[in-house]
Amino acid sequence: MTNKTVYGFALLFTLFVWSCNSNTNNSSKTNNSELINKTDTTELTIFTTGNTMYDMAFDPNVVYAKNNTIITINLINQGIDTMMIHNMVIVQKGKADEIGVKALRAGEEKQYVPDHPAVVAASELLQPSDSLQFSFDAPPVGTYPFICTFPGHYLKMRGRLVVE
Ligand SMILES: [Cu+2]
Repeated sequence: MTNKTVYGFALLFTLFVWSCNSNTNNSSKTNNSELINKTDTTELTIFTTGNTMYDMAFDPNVVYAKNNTIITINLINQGIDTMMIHNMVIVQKGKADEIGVKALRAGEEKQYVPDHPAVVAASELLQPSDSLQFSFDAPPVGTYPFICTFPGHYLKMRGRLVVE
């Protein structure tokens, strides 16, 4: 091999390595941007208000979240009556009543959250005058009903999460 050929090979090899590297860089850039999107959060604060079976409610009862984010909900229970134990269960469209009924059968040991594919996300039970925070991946763009599944509450305590 002449020096020129060796130089030629070296150059080709360098170009080859460079092009491989640039491919790797491109793919890692894609991964990074996906990672960045997933760490974007939508933070929401929702109060549970009222002290009787007649006036208990979510406030606000319509909330908006950004697609492709992690939704963090601060749930603050303003109720002080001992029956004002609440949770927040987000479900697929049209499934609020079905999950509300199935929650009773799930019972207290399941925190009144049934194992069901229509459950998008659920908080733990929240005692009167207490607060909690829970997070979940935003579901695809759409409208998702949410309810409190503590016995006797789901017909009154309802709202909508709009992912846009
Ligand atoms: Cu409730």
